[in-house]
Amino acid sequence: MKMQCGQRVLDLSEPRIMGIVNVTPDSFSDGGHHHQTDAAIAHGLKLVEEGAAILDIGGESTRPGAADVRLEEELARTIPVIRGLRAQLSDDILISIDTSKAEVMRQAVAAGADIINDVRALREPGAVEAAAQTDALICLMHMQGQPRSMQDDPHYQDLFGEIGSFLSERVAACEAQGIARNRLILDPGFGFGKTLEHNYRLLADLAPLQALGLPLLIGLSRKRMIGDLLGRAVEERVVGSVTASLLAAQQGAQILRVHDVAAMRDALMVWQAVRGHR
Ligand code: YH5
Repeated sequence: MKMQCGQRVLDLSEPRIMGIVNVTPDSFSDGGHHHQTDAAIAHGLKLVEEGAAILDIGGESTRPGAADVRLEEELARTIPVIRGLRAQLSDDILISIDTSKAEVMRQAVAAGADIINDVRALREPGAVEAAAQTDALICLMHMQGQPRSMQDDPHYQDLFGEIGSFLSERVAACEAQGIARNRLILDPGFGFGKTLEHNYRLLADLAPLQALGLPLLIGLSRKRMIGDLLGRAVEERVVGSVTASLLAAQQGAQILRVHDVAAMRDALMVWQAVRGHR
């Protein structure tokens, strides 16, 4: 229920909101790194005000079809934001780095990150070793294929079985490098090499993933599984996203990765009030 990471603790006795802070040109585009850094820090602080317990800082776009980002560029985007946020945040707010690169993991943790959130589940060269040398928590996510091509006709013989065995194999790879199980968080990877049908089958039943015995992180916010279902553009997906995340929370998902923190918090509070009367 409580996860220890260095001097900080993540209490998962209630669902926690992870607020998304993108530091990519498509999010804060006008004029240079300085402006981008300041805008990202300000956005992160706003999300904490709104109820985020964790901020997820990402400098690489992993949207379907996105191009790779070079190491130097990813470091320049993320590290100053982590340093700036850590200087201003209290110890009960955690910082997560959304990266697959070993060097970004190392520098992010040195700058104050508490969680390594890797959509490639530490499969890039040196990533498991880099993560093992920190005391950060680690989120291992399932993805079929690579971001560039993962949405070209994804197929599964056994959706739950394949995701479960992938995640179990990655847990074993972590343990083999000396990473304790109690540092690990799992994520089925909504939208990462999955059709609309796959995504909704997963959301309908998180129990097989809970059975792996580790906390679950769920990222549904503004994704195509919401947009395609509703026929809505990215900025019109708040209600659909919050509803989907709440359904995950109700099934026991501990961390909800969202863009719209204030709306998510309202939904969680209504659910918690109802739950308190049962
Ligand atoms: C995730 O699920 N997702 S980045 C496309 C969109 C909207 C949102 C408009 N990092 C996850 O959020 N980390 C990302 O269409 C993640 N779990 C974890 N652990 C993709 C994203 C997005 C993509």
